[in-house]
Parts: sequence; C-alpha cells; structure tokens
Amino acid sequence: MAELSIESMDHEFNFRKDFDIQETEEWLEALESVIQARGSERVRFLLNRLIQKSFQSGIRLPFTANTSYINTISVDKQPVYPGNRKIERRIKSLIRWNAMAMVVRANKKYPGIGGHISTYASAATLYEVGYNHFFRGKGENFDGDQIYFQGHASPGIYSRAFLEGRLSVKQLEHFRRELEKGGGLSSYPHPWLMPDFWEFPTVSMGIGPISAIYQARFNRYLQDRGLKDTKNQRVWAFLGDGETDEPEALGAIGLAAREKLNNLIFVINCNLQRLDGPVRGNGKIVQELERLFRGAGWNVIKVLWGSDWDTLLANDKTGLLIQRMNEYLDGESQKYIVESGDYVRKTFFGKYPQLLKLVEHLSDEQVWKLRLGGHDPEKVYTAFKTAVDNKAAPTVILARTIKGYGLGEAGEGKNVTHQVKKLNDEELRDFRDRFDIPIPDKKLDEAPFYRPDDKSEEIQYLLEMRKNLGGFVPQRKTISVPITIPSTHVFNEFMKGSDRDVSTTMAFVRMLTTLMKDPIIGKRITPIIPDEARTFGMESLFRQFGIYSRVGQLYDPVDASNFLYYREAKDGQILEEGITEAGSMASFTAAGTAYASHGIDMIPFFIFYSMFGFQRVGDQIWAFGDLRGKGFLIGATAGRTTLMGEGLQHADGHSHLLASTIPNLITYDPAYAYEIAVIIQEGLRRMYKDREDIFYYITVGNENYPQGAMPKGSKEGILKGLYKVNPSVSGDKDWPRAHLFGSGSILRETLRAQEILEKKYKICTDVWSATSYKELRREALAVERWNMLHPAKAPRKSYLTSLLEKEEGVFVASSDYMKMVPDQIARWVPGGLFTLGTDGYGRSDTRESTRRFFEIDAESIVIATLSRLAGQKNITTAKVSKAITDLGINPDKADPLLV
Ligand SMILES: Cc1ncc(C[n+]2csc(CCOP(=O)(O)OP(=O)(O)O)c2C)c(N)n1
Ligand SMILES: [Mg+2]
Repeated sequence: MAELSIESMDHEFNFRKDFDIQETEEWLEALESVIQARGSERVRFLLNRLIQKSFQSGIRLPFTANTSYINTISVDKQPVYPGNRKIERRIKSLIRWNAMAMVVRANKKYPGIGGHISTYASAATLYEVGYNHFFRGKGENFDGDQIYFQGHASPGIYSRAFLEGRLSVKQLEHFRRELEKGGGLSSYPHPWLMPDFWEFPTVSMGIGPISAIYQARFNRYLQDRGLKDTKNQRVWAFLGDGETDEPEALGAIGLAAREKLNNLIFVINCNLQRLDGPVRGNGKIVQELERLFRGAGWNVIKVLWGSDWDTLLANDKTGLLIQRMNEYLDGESQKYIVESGDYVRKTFFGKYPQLLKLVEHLSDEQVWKLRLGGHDPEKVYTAFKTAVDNKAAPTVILARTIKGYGLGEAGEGKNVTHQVKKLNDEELRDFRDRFDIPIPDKKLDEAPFYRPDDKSEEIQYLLEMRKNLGGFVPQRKTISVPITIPSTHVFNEFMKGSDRDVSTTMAFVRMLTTLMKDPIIGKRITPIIPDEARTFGMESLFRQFGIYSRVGQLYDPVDASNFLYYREAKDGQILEEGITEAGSMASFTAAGTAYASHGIDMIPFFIFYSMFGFQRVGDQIWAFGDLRGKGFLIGATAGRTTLMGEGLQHADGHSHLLASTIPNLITYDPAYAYEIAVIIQEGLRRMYKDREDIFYYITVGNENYPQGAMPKGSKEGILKGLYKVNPSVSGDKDWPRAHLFGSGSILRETLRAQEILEKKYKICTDVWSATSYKELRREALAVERWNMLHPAKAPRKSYLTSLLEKEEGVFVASSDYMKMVPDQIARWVPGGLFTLGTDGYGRSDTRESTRRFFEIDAESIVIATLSRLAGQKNITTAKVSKAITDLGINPDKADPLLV
C-alpha cells in the first residue's frame, strides 16, 4: 500500500475497509449507549483502555492529531446568542461599508496610495462578535484585554471607531495621508504614529503572534511576582492563515502550551488565501494548523461551517458529507466561491450521488450561500465563549472565512482580492445592496461615508455594548505615576576604576546586581537571557534572584549543593528564555511596554550575544521602537575581534551599524565600567523620569583589562559620544599632532598606539573615547539642518564641532565594528577622519591575530596615523615606509574585506 497522508489514512480506516458492517454497528451502538448512560468521561476512559490494550497486543494505530473537517463544538453545545443579531448585522454592514469606502476614496483621489479591503471583509464577523461581547476596555479598576489586531484589517478598526464617534469623517478621509493638515490615519497599527489609539504593531507578519504569546506569559510573571493582578486580563491575537508560514508566528506555540496560558486566544482567519493566491491550494491549511496546535498542546476550536450546514450534517446518515468535507482541497474550496451554486451542487455534493439528496430542496442560490463558520456570529460566539471559559490551555480558533467577503465580482475569493483598492459603479451598487446601506444611487460613485444619527438604534446599541465591556478598544494609555530612579551613589563604585583585570561584561553584571537590590527599582528590573548567562558570567544571579517558573522547581537540581545552583522559583526575577532571541525580544517588548499596557514601569535588560541581536531579530527591535518601548538591550560578547576564536558567525562587527537605523534607539560602545555607569544612570533618568520614548543599546565585551577611573568632567562627553580620555602625556608642542578615536576594547589599542607614536615617532597624540558615533551624528545633523533652515540667524555649533574645531593634526579612528560606524561623523571632523574597522568576514583566532588581520591593532593605527601625517606633508613618506618595516606590517597582505 502506498504511504498515505493522515487524512487519507483516517478516511481509508473509517470507510473503505469496513467488511463487517454489522459488527461495526454493534460497537457503535455500544458506544452510543455509554455516551447516553455514563457521559463523556467514561467514554474517554474506555477508548483509552482500548487503545492501550491494542498497543499491548502489537497493534499500531495510525497517528493523527487531526479531527474531522467539521466544527469542533457541536450544535447542542452552542450557547444562546446574547446579542441582538439584527442590529449587530446592521452595525457590521455599516462598518464594512465605511472600511471599504476609506480605501476606495483614498485610491480614487490618490491612485496607488494603497490599503486593503478584502482582509477586513473576511474578518468582520470575528471582530464584531469580539467588540460586542468579549473585548474588554480599560476601565476604572481594570486595564482591559490586550488585543493584537491583524495589521491589514486596520480600515475595519478605524471604521468602527468612526461609528463609535472616536474618529471624524475628516480623519477617515485622510487614511494613509498622515501629513494632511489636521493629521490622518496611519496605514497600519503604529503606536509611534497614533500613540493614543494603537497599542501593538502587528503588520510585519509573525511579530504579532509571538509578541502576544510572550505578552500573555509576562502578564503571569507580573502576577506571580506580586507586581500586578493580571488574572482577568486576556490576550487576543488575530492573524492571517498566510501569516502562519512566518517562523515567528508558530515558533513559540510550545511555550504557550507549556506555560498553560489560558489567558491567551489566537484567532486565525482562515480565508485560505494570502497575497498571491491560496495558502495551501493542494492541501488544507486548517487541518495543518490543527495538527500543529493540538500537537503542541493547545485547545483547538475549528469554526468551519455556519448554521446552514447543521441540518445537512444531521440529515446525512451515510457519513459521506463529512468524508467529502475531509477530502476536498483548499484550492477547490476557493473555486466554489467564484463559481455558481449549480457548480457547487455538481462538484461538491455530486461527487457522491447520495449527497445530492441533502440539498435537493435548496435552490442553486441557496446552495451557493450556505454560510461558512467564520461568517456566522453564533458559531463565532460559541467559539469565543468556549475559549474564554477554557481553564487548561491557550486556545486557537481556526475560523473558515472568505477573503473579500461581499466584494462579489470585484474580488470575492479571487486570487487578486488582496490587492483590490478600487470598485467600479456596478460593484459599489452590488456591495451597497448586499449590505443594505442607505446611500442613494446618485451618490454611489463617490462611495461616501455613512454614519447613522447618534440617537439611532445602531449607535446606541454599539455604545451600550462597549460601555458594558469597559470602554473603547483599541486605546493606548500611559502611566501617570513614574517610578523613582536611584541616586548616584549606586553607581559610585564604578567611577574609581580598578587595577584588577575586569571585562565590561563583568562590570555590567555587577552593576545590574546592584540595581536589582535597589529598594525602589530593584523589583522592576527584568533580566532576560537566551541561554547565555554563563557565557556572560551571570550565573550568580540564578541563586540570588531566581529564574522565573510558574510552577517553581519540581525537581532537585543537579547542582543543588553548589552555591550558585540553577534555582527556579515562582517569584523568580530572571526570564531565562532558552535559545530563542525572538522569544526573548518578545519578552523584552512585553516588559518594556508594561508602562503603557499595564500602567506599571518595568525595566528590562535583554542580554544577548551581540551577533544574534540586530541581524537576527532586527524587525522586532524596529517594532519595539514603534511601540515606544523602554529598556536596555545589552549586546554582550561584542566586537568582531574581542570575542576570541569564534569567527564569522559569532563575531559581531556590524550591530552598531544596524542599530544606527533605529531612530529612537540610543547606542553606545563603551570602553570602561564608569562609562557604562554614566550611560545606564542617564538612561534610567531619560526613560523613566523624563518619560522619553527612547531605548538603549549598549555593547559590552569579554576582554579583561584594568578599568580606568573616570576623568573629571567627562560625563557630558561620555553621553554625547566623544571625550578626551588620555591627552598627550610626553608629547612636545612642536611635534606633529594626531588624535586617535577608540571605542570599546579597541580603545586600549589606541592607547598603545599613542605610546608608540609618542615614544618612537615623536608625534604628539591625544586619545579620545568615542562612546557613540550615532549620538554624535544625530546631534550634528540636527544642528546642520537648523542652520540650513535659518540662514539669517547666527549659526549653531554642534557638540562635535565645538569639541574639535581648535584641535590640530590628523584624526584616526579605530573600531571593532565596520568602518562605516566611525565614518558616520567623518564630515564634521577637521581635515576628515581616517577610519580603521573590521569590514569582512574575518577569521577565528586570537584577539592579537584578528586585530592585525583587520588592521585595527596599535601598530596598524600607528601606520594609519603616520600615513595621514605624510599626506599633510607633516612627515616624510620615507618615515612611513620605515615604520611599516619596523612594526612588522606586511604591506602586501590581502585586504581583509575580500578574503
Ligand atoms: C513579514 C511580512 N512579509 C510580507 C508582508 C506583506 N503582506 C501583507 S499582507 C500579506 C498577505 C496576508 O495573508 P494572510 O496572512 O493570509 O492574511 P489575510 O489578508 O488573508 O487575512 C502579505 C504577504 C508583510 N506585511 N509582512
Ligand atoms: Mg489569509
């Protein structure tokens, strides 16, 4: 027998091989009588015993995590619908209309401005049942549910807010034209752009679902640590079926089940289509998702068929209708939407002639209109109600819908529907008639917005329902009472420096530990680590602060006798996420936005291998910026040559370049513990006291060296990005002059170069610590721009210009990052800046060897400096040639960028 898929195995098993129908009937009758007499618990028990017995007898049952392609909840388990179906349908129709009109009007006026009609059209019932009966708003004593709306459904969400009286016609008119006078509406959910409205950016697919999972988990963390009562808050995540192909979308579903997050509900809108075409033309996306979620341990609710199908299913005694439902492909299913009722009758029901009888009383139109589950409010309500009542696990609702529902010829179910932005007159008329919108014919071509009077039944009903549920959603509110940040003395010990060799990572960990002990902010600090604590020397935190675990520690840890044992605890403070940077970033997001989503300041520190930060989870970091998140990203084991022996997949030489792309991210590449202390202290002040919507990226290295003492008056320079850390010591005023910029551990190479330059080549050399090229550039650009726009006013001077304008000589920067990083400020440096950096893949080797390889070590800095001086005719070229020989530099070695 050829290998069979799970579905076909199922169906072979059930139907084709039944050579003793009578015996089957007897078993089924017996089962039925147990159901009647003893109930489902007993049935479960007996079936499990039978399976166990079969297994003992060597019988292997086909594995399937699937159930049949029918609704999970049977009709008899359906609760009574609590709302007024008729008014709710009217409201929904109006929302559908205005959502469509927003996109159509915008594109009529500005062709190409974009927007989506078909996504909301398919999801309208899912959202409306939620709005009228489930989504709880932020009330007096309750912070409401956290709802992740599907990004492309935004026109529908705006359209509802319009009916609720929260948005004006003008705002709707300015959908996707935010620069219009009076403002407009952003294309998708962006808290950065609409900070009082949107709470969670979701439009980069996959980010919504993973964020929602970790949000639900973080709510538990707040609860278990006694920081906030979040017991009744639920997290709803709405996503597309196509979106589930994003690794982030399903990558963390195991965690949600393991943590028994019954406060989490996924609603997957299974319209079977994505942008280009079907999600699984040759298969069944719902079944595939069911397998994955059930396998992971979720409560799966399929909402596939509307009430119209209940009678058909009840009338079918052959089992063939379910069989037909099981076997037909998504590609076929999509075709039924664009074909006629006659086609559906012939090909869907007609495949098994017995099934034709089931629909013989229905007209072709009625056959075509047999409604799907996701468009039937009763079925959707049933699923949502079951989900919120579920106590054991997270729930996923797989709701079968039609993409572009109601668009008819304009795109309903068609492959192009995702891109439909315009409707012609006839299509508008059809849409109006189908949803019964009171727009007269003569106005139709304008697709005007329509909102009934405030006193109308519809508006009254909708407002009443929202009032019952605690207020409008979405609504973003921020904290009113900020946390007090600790005073300077917490950081004092780091200002003096140390003779002992210490890495900046070790210094940072010590600082973090001190902060975690602070009586006020200590509890709010959330260290997040993706299985690298030992790499960063953070294992001491395990015992002291505990690793958060909802169940505590149910086993005796293998290292229990050690002082620093692996301690899991219910009130543990550390989020040890395991090997998932994406998951850790999602936790960082939940914590860093708690000030808005929970009204409580949390201070997350996400400490990661710097190479697996920006280039791995960069999009989530971008979303964090959009979210106005607060916190510290710590890129540890940073630098392309500072991390020894690891080589090209580990050695980060570009995270600072990637970090420079995030507008509200403040980045630093500090060399000394005191610099980190100054930066963190300032970060706490700016983010948590002054409430700036910024966050921090700080790189720390694992090279041990004596930590310098903070030079007097250097605070401003540390924060602004550049200060003179070691002026020329033995230099003579008449010697040629040079300035060396160094950052992170490469500052030490710069200091060594200074010594060589002064002692050996009589160059008067100053060394500067460049803590942040990004900060310097940002300020210089702002000043430059101001001067450009204010020609008649006295020009302003940037920090960089004021700092360097009186300095003479050449400027050379050396960095453990790509040359582009220091190059960011080159145009404001007098005479230009010559940069050494780590462009290229590099090698795994020692620090010394890789620094020579990349030409960023002291000797290379010396050559670069002399070469610049020769270029300015301050020294002879012969002197440079001699230095190349003396310092053992091979002038013909391969360019590290290319090898
Ligand atoms: C990461 C990412 N890749 C691509 C896109 C572009 N995109 C927007 S919508 C869409 C199709 C969405 O399909 P589905 O998830 O099924 O949602 P539906 O509109 O069908 O509900 C795509 C590819 C995106 N927004 N994010
Ligand atoms: Mg889809």
